[in-house]
Amino acid sequence: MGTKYDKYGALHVNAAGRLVDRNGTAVVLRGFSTHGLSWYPQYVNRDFFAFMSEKWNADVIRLAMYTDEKDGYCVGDDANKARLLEVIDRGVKAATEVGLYVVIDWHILHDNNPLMHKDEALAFFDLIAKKYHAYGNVFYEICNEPNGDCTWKDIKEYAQAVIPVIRKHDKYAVILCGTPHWSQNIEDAVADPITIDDNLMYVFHFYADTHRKEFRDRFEAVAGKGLPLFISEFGCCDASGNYSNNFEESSGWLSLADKYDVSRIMWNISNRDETSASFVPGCTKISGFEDEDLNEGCRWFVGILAGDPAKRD
Ligand code: IDC
Repeated sequence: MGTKYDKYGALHVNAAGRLVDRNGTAVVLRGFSTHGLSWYPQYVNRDFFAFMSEKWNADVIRLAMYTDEKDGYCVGDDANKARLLEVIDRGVKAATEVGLYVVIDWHILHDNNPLMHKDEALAFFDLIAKKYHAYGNVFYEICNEPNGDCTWKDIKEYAQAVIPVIRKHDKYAVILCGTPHWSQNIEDAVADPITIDDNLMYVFHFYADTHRKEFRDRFEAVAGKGLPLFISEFGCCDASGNYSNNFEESSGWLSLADKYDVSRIMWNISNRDETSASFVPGCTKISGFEDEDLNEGCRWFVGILAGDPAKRD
């Protein structure tokens, strides 16, 4: 059976805010995000990506590249930058070979405002859009989670600088843009959308035990207005990526995402000792995972993908 990429090819955003293929069919992507590429590069390998596609029915892998945390792209030396670019290259090529969509994520976090490293971002997206413009399965996520005092005005200014740099090389890829307050204040984007590009989606993140019905109501109000939304990160646990999972709230979220055909990507592929990690801490495998290697959140999502008839629609 072919993958979603085999079936749908390059995707774009339609006038109703849905992610669609060339015939206008809505396509929902489901998959996983790596942890920081500097810290867990071993999971970026072709075997695992094939496994993820074939055994877990994932459609998409997100390559999370921290910018300002330890060994981030903007704080390490040139050798560190080169290593990160190599991991991304390995990831994009492996994803392409096995038919996964791939999100290249400029993972701001500690650097709360994307304007802080705007020049590095411009140089980075210039480089990678030039490299990957012909791939068709690549998404560019230009700022993971603006937070703190960063406003939508700041993000919009940043996006309006980065988008033309990407478009210079890549006319067709979907661009994902983070929103204020850890990619939750999507209302700000409704009020003042980015108009220089229409192949763009706004990012929303949830961590189900923290963000409950009140956030779902907000999400639904915005989705109902047709704002293109993409959940490039979610967890079943709390917003720290730790503590208990809440599968009831998580199910509520996935049903809502289903209702509006919103793609969703689970955080995170690693064996770090935290609830949101996919693998138990003692697991040193880098592919071929068995049930007992998985933490309960990952096992839950893999179970949903296995049982979901839409997964290979
Ligand atoms: C967390 C990681 C954790 C790491 C921390 C800081 O799970 O191991 O120590 O970042 O680098 C996000 C962020 C994501 C966070 C995650 C959980 O996008 O980078 O990862 N989270 O806190 N937003 C909400 C939750």
